[in-house]
Amino acid sequence: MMQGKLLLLLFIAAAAAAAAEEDLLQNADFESPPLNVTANSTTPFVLLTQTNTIPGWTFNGTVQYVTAGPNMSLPGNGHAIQLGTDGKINQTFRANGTAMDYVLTFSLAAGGENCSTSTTVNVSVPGRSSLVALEQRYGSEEWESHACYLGRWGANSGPINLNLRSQPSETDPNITCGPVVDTFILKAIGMPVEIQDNLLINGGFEVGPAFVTNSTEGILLEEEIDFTQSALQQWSVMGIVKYIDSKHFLVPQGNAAIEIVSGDISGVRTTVALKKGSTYNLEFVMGDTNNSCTGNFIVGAQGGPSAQNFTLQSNGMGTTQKFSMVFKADSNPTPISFTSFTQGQTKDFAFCGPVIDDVVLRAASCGLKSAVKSGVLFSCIVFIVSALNILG
Ligand SMILES: [Ca+2]
Repeated sequence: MMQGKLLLLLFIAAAAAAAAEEDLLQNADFESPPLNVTANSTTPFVLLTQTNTIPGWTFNGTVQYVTAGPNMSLPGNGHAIQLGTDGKINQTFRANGTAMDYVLTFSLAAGGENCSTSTTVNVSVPGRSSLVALEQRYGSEEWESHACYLGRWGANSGPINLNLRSQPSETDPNITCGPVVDTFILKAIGMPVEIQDNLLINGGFEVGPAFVTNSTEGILLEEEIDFTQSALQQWSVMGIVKYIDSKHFLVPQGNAAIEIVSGDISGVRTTVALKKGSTYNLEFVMGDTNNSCTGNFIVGAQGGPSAQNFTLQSNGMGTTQKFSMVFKADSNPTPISFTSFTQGQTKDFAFCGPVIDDVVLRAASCGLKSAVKSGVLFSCIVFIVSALNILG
């Protein structure tokens, strides 16, 4: 009991040390209005000219100041910036202290109902740029939260220029078209921390982008094949994955988990240094977010050379189930992944999928005492029986 409490305390301390939300960006929600524009304007879109400056930001091209109203929904019903086809905004910030990974969360909405352009933003910093697209399929709000990895910087890195511009897929003469951006949150994330009793780093998905306080719909993460440059620490993203918080969703463990929302072979993947020829037990929890998502979920779990499908019939009422598999490592590093092949739908017709959380990887020890202690006895028996079946 004492050991459990100590582990929990160590975990909380490690999680706190690993991440910090810093106020490095000025006027990150555009609530300080541009010079010569009144914040309580009843005009939803005000085209900014050379007579206007946005506190904290510089801008070029067609940029409008947006005020929420009956036809424009924004986080907190406040103000935002719309990037026209040639519009861009930028802000320079400086990192503090030791080198950390910086992850940006922001809100994205469509500029108007009759726009033919797709709503895509190009987010760039020196050496890296990401395209972030409005999906409008994975929630019922008009605006969405998105996150992307920016880079690794410390106090000695010098100023960093964050640039956002509209990425039109076709030219639209309507200047009220183009992405609307709001509520930027920059989160600094420290070095990956190993939690005792789990060979995987961030197996509980607790280290990821900052949540927008008044967002009820989680954060969408785009494809990122390099797990060292992912918004979700240590996990690469295939397809589209939603990062969900325990405040608004049923999360099996801790404060956060992932929901694999796009069914077209999407999920998460990591690698871990394991001993070739040794046997390991991979445990995880699969469930639904308790938001009326119904579907027949099939998740493929991969541990090294072994792959196994796990199914969960979701009625959208918050089912969670623990699964495990045993595998023998045949390479170092060894891949670990979770891939969803199906999609569900909520009562609001939003696409949704299985929740994955609490992924734990341990060396499978078949000694009775340690097996009971670490909870792998059942897996060992399953492994021995499977091995006997193969041999037989
Ligand atoms: Ca978790």
